[in-house]
Amino acid sequence: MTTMAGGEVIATMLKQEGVEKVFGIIDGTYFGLYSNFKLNGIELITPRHEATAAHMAGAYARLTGKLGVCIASSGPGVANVLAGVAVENAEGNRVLLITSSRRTGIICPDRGGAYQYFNQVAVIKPMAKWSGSASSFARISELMRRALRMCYKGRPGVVHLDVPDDLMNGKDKMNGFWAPRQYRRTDPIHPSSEQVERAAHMLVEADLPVIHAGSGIIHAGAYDELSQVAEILHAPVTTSWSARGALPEISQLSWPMVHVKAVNQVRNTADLVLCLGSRLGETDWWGKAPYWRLPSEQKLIQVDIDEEVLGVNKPTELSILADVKLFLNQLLERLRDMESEIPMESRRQKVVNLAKERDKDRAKLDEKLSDRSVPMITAHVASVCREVFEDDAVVIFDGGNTAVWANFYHRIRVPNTQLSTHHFGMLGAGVGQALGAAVARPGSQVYCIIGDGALGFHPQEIETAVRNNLKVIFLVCCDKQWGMVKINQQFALRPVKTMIKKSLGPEETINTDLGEIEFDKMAQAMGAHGERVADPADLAPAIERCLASDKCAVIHVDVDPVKHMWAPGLLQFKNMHKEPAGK
Ligand SMILES: Cc1ncc(C[n+]2csc(CCOP(=O)(O)OP(=O)(O)O)c2C)c(N)n1
Ligand SMILES: [Mg+2]
Repeated sequence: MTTMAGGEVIATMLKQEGVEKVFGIIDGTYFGLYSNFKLNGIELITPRHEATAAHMAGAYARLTGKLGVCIASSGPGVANVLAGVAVENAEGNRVLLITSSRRTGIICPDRGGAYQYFNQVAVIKPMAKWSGSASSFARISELMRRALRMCYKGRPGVVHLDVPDDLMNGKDKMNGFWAPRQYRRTDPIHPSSEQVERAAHMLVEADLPVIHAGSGIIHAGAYDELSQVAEILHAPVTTSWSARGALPEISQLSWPMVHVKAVNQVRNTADLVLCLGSRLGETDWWGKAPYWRLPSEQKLIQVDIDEEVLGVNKPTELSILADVKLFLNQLLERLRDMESEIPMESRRQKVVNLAKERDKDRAKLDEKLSDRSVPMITAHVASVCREVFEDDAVVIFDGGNTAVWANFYHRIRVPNTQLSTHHFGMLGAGVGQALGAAVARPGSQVYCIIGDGALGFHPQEIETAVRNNLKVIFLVCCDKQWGMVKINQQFALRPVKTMIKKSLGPEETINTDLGEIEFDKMAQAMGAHGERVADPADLAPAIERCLASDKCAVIHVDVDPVKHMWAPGLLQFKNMHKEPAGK
């Protein structure tokens, strides 16, 4: 029996879970927690906004496969972290949020006039996987165990534990700790051999199966298995937005989601879908026609670790509750025995035909790169980055049209090297994601392609990067406007004139224009390296100078504001917001 602060109980349990980094801003209300981090081998990394702490934890979790932990303090700190909770839960990143709250007794219910107080659990509960509060010292360890159990149950997301400041800082007797395997599942979920057998037969007998990979593949780290199963079946692979590159996009079997028409064609040709760790959500058009073949003509095998997800949007022929990596390994073993039964020649022919549309689209997109005018067309930004940065560099896309351009001109060569807020579209979250990526992958290059509107939400974090020696390179696409909204607004206000003139005058749109921030100078003011370029020929040398500076750097990239508005794929993006016509 030892005496310790409630915060020390939490710090000890985090250590037992292998936590090495925590993201958050200090406050007296949880001194008992963070003052015990160092003793437990945990580093506290402090940004300048609590939402950034959540994004750093989310990116760290996604890129390392470990638990991402962030903290926020009673009242204002927790209010600030809410944006991060919404995003990281939607993105499905495994994040544990620990917060302090006012002392027990003056809250729940509020006795009236309490300082720095709101009902944090009530607010976070509908935003997260689970949210709970410790009502006594004795229950802190029990509720931490519960929170950690929830972290590893089903689809990853945000789990929240709130601890009043008197319990966090006050000392009491603690009677030993349980090991993680004593309170949560530590082994992956195995599929049944009957289900693997049935799946193997269905996949061998199909005319052409398509594999649809979701972020479950990334969480399970099942890249090699995915690639081997795709090869042996000769099955094209499409992905959800967030699992982009799960199969490297240099593979002939990879159908990157930017080639929308070609992806639709694959999904309309296949008579069988093997869906791995994806909900088939809105960005996959809910698995519905006309983007996918009708369920009467296309069977679905769905594999997921979350029972809630099975058959949620598209009816399944076979639902398999399992870890996708284990499933793919067992499937592979069976497929190797059945290889000669796979109708390879007809599949090859089909894939060759389908690839024509994809490759034609790529070539058409690349035509834009011959535009060398100044200020540059935004297509160059991701394209030049792809050439200059290493294959395993981590890239983050943030900002409306900026993210669209970046998506269309980037090609993922190494799985799990690209982040964005694919589900939530939260401008500015990319700043924290980039910083979290630099913490997660200290040996890799990290760069962030971001809009001038988006960076305006969290510019102060450049100082965080400098202070923590996080060598992120930010490329800010400066069009001095909320570009994505402006193009949509122009179509809503004056469609014909927009089509003819390509851009309306400053008085013809509603609050779409922004003033200039000289981001290179702003970066320099915070101790980072700064560059400004407008000519596409100057971009690669500027990136090289940033790399040579060996510190956080910001490149202010002047882009042509009119061309920037006319980003590729906007019509499909708009259509995605409507319910598909088919079942
Ligand atoms: C936090 C937040 N506020 C508002 C929006 C709505 N929104 C979507 S795109 C966009 C414009 C983005 O401007 P910028 O970051 O400069 O990128 P650009 O489209 O100009 O490339 C806005 C305001 C959002 N997605 N996130
Ligand atoms: Mg902009």
